[in-house]
Order: sequence, then C-alpha cells, then structure tokens
Amino acid sequence: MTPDLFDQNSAVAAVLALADGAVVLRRFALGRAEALVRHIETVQSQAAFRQMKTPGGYTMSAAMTNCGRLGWVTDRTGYRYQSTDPQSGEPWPAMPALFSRLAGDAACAAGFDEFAPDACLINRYRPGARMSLHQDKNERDFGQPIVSVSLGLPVVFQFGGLRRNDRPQRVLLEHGDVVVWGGPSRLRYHGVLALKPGQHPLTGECRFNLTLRRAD
Ligand code: MD3
Ligand code: FE
Repeated sequence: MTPDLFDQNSAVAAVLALADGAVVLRRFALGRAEALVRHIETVQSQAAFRQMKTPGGYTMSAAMTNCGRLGWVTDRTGYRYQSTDPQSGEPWPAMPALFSRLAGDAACAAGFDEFAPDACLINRYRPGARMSLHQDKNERDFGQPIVSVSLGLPVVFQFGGLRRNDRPQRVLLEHGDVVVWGGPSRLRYHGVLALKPGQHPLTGECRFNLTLRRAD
C-alpha cells in the first residue's frame, strides 16, 4: 500500500537516497514520536535497558532492549537473536502495532513492499555513547531491509561501504528521521559517533534508535 505522503502521521519533509537501497525519510516519524516514546517506556518497564557485553569482552556503551517475537542479544558466547530476554527468561514484550505499521509504511515509501518485522532492537544512547562500525548480519534473509527510527537528541551517523576500510560518509540523524536500509546497502558497514550532551523536550538527555528487522 502506498502511504499518503501528506498524511499528518508520516509527512516526508525530504527524501534522500544515500546510496543504492538506502533511503532517508526525514521527519517521517515526527507525527508518531510521542506515541513511540510512550511505547518505549512500556517496553522498558518489562525488559529493562541494559549494556550488553560483546564476545570480545567489551561492554557496549549504548544500552539495549528488544520487543517482538525475537530480540538481538550479545554476550561472551556471541551475537544472536533469541525469543526470550536473557535477564528474565521471559519472552520479549510484544511489538507494538505502531512499530510494525511505521516500519511497513517506511519500507513501502522506499520501495520495499510487505515488510513484516519480527524483531525490534531499541538502543538508548546517553552522552558519550557510540557504536563502532559494524555490519548487521545475524538475520536470515539479507533481501529484507532494516528500518531505523531516530528519536530525541541528534547524532552523526557513519555510513561506510562493504569493506570495513571503505571511508564512511557522515549523515546527521535527527528526531523523527527514518532510514530504510535495503538492497545493495543492506550489508554496508555503519556506526554512530559519540552522542553530544543536550536536552530534548521528549527524551531528555538521550537518543533512542529503533531498528526494525526481519530476523527469521
Ligand atoms: C545500515 N544502530 O542497532 S541505525 C544497530 O543509531 C545500529 O543505533 C545504529 O546500527 C543506531 O545495528 C544505527 C542505522 C542503521 C541500522 C541498520 C543498518 C543503518 C544500517 C543495517 C544495514 C546498513
Ligand atoms: Fe547496525
């Protein structure tokens, strides 16, 4: 279904093709931002944000939680998706319909029909938190895009190539921005620079990033 570009819930202020398959929908989530943040608070009351450990023994500076049938986790044994929260042993909170609808609308606007995410990783950045260059490759089907939603404080995003050493482009991701990463961009290296201190009216001193994925 083609979303109405002038719908108050998903007005596209600007569409930018970053690269083949990577589409920035500036402010696409703005009309739904307050509801998205309320849902993040509900999820975190059931599955708290935590700083996970990498297989190499580092503690990630971004805190994470998940909702949906599957959640992404890392620990000393590796990276994977699993259906339960390792901290509680309980299933992850259900994916709010708003999340899957937004992801489907954004994917559709970027030319990927019928995107049905089964996992949503929620990252929380406080000042100084960052994410170093990596590829997302724990999902089963790289033909499926990933939809990311930025909320709160802005951050400089790094978008590299298919090799770790390809020089990344820098893109500012701001409150309400949605990016669809598919096609040949799906396996490109990416990361975010350290969050600068600030105050956002909706999220305070932090940035949230939702990544909606088809893991299985
Ligand atoms: C490009 N998150 O959770 S979102 C991640 O801002 C992650 O929290 C960052 O990278 C964040 O894995 C970046 C943008 C993003 C997400 C997934 C991608 C860019 C991507 C997958 C493939 C290519
Ligand atoms: Fe990533």
